[in-house]
Amino acid sequence: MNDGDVTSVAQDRGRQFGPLGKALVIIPTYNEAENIKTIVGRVRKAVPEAHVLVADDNSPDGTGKLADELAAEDDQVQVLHRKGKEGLGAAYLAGFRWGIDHGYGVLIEMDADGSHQPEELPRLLTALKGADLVLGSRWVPGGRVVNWPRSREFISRGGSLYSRLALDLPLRDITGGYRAFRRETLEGLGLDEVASQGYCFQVDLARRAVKAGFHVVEVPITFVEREHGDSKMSRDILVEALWRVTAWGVGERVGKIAGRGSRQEQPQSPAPAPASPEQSHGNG
Ligand SMILES: Nc1nc2c(ncn2[C@@H]2O[C@H](COP(=O)(O)OP(=O)(O)O)[C@@H](O)[C@H]2O)c(=O)[nH]1
Ligand SMILES: [Mg+2]
Repeated sequence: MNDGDVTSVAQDRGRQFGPLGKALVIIPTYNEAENIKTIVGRVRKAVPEAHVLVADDNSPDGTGKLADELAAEDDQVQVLHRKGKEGLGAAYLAGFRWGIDHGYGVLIEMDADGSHQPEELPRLLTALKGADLVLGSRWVPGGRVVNWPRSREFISRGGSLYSRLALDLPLRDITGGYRAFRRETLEGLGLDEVASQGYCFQVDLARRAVKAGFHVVEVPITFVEREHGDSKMSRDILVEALWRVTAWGVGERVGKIAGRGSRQEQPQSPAPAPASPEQSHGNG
């Protein structure tokens, strides 16, 4: 592991990044009884200093109870019990708030099903030393997927490409869910206004980070399709992503055109200072 593993880093010359604080790995779960013990064990082994928060939506298969057992025997594991299935986005928002309230400096998103390999987390954290947000990326050189049906790969690649073009984002993997945020980045994203529930939650956060001027870096990962349990991907989740991304893209274009029109009449007030001085970059 070294910084040379990081792809698509636009060198942020002159920008100083503060030290990384304590890390919290947030694992959202819905019916992951077959996976939860393995994934938590792998995280604890791969990054022993990190803490784990399982955000369970009252899984009918008892995932929350298994997570409680893990927490009972390990001070670095906590469980956030939520009342019912509200989607990935809501679970992450609750987990982020919990982590920020408890003083964590780095908040990490990771699936429970083994698709995001904890053993790759040290590389993401190394990259975060020089970034505001690190995306684990399947679609940069060195990134790959294992055991994914062609149909899922097509949807994922298509989703990222569509988001990239519609939202003008210089990123390759915009829908992925293996990410490391600095706390200050999350605090600058306007999380209170995030309404996205399913996988477009990931697009929403990436979009907000780029627009806010944060330095976003993509690091190649190997995504391994789950062996146990079922995917929660559904048609509703895809439809939500499609309409929201399209609406954001149209909104931005209309905003730009309106901005151009009004500039001719009166000088624009200066844009609010970005949370970081450099424009964000991906693998553009
Ligand atoms: N808490 C919570 N977790 C969810 C929900 N939907 C999905 N997840 C979790 O999000 C992660 C990714 O979901 P998964 O079904 O593997 O999606 P896929 O990889 O796109 O097929 C897994 O850890 C799921 O258990 C939800 O509504 N609530
Ligand atoms: Mg999965």
